[in-house]
Amino acid sequence: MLARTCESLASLRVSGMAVSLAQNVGAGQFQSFSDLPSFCRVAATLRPTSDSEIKIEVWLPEPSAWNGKYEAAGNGGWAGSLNYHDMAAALARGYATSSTDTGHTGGRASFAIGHPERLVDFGYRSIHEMTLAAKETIAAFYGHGPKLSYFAGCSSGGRQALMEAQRFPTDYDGIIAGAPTNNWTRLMFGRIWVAQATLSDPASYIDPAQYPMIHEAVLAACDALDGVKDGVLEDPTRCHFDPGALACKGQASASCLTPKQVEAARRIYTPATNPATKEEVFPGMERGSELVWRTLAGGPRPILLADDYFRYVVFEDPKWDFKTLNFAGDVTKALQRDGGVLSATNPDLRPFFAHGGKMIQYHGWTDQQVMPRNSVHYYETATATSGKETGNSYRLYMAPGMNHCRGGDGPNTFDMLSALEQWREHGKAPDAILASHSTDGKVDRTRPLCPYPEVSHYKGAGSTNEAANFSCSAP
Ligand SMILES: [Ca+2]
Repeated sequence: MLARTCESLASLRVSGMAVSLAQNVGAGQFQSFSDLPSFCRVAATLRPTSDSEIKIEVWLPEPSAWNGKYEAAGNGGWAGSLNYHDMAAALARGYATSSTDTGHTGGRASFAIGHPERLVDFGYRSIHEMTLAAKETIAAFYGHGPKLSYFAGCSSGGRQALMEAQRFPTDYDGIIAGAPTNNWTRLMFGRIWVAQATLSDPASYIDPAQYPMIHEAVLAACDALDGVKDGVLEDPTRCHFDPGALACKGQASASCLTPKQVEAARRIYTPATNPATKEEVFPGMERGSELVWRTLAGGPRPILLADDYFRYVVFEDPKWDFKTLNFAGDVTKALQRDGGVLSATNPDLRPFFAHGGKMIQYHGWTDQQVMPRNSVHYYETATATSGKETGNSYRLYMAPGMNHCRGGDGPNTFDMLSALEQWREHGKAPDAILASHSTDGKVDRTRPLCPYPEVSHYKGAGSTNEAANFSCSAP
């Protein structure tokens, strides 16, 4: 195939793809991304169904700057816009890259009412169709397609990542799945469970000003369990702190918890549970996450992502009241409504492994949006189902003290793409991955992130802020 100019891609005709823009962008000329090199920008619309309206962009480095590979960027929340931020990062590393709005505009779920095909586009079809179109665009521009294709995303992007591995195992050669919302429907129940704990009854409300008090009590009880008093729980599953320890003795005040607040805090840590069968619907939040409880427990309403899901997708009633959600029949109804369109929980990754695919998943232990134990559950079921090849193809990194996708008191900055490149391109499987924590732009702690189920252990000498003084081993 002959390479083509950027502008000539305007006439590119590949299945279902209508190009609306193909133009060279000069170095530093795209929006506020002043560090970007020059590239060819292609925008297009894909219509795999008559109701579909999937916007995509494909960014192509200058031929001399291209590393020969493709990296797609995932979305957050309900998507509805392109992820220029992650596209820019991919382009800066020499990748051809793409992103999609997943088939609707704006970050609300109201698009889904009366548009079942658009829900499918959001659920899984848009990423797959974007991937096919991007590969064709790359081939047209350079004269040959990418030698390797990667996908990276966090949150909804993590769900998209696992969805691709499960449904379209040959789309990508390497996948990075961060804090995935892959167990979508059950996660939404978990989020409403927390909202009901503190928001159903004003007397149960925990003032965000009280979060630090609860957090300090958790640290006093559990910080040293991992051998290092550093304000971070290496493995929060070992911590069994009971909020009853903070119960007011006598007069209620902001520095203690009333009986109803104690119950609310206990419920936040407890898995969402079917009251009839006692079956777990979704894991609870972890001890150590208290400083960021506001997202799910701070009110006045539940997190919009979950509120929208039940209003516009499950019950199709914009006036739906989160206090009415039950954790028995409504779970069955919602899972049927989902039908695997939104949830990506198939544990059989053998087709992806057989394709040569490598996958790195990560999740912060103080995630305030997606309960982190869900990642552990998926990893364990996938390992049990996919057999011994799993260890050669799929690794999970739990990040102590990291919030949702980023931030937190633990080391939360790391380079998973380099680890994936080493693994897929050089056969060097990742072991410990270096992570750092910064305050005001200055690195003040480094630590290894360990492949689950290993955790990092202090060797007993030297600074506890230096990764070199820790090693990964069995818990
Ligand atoms: Ca600790």
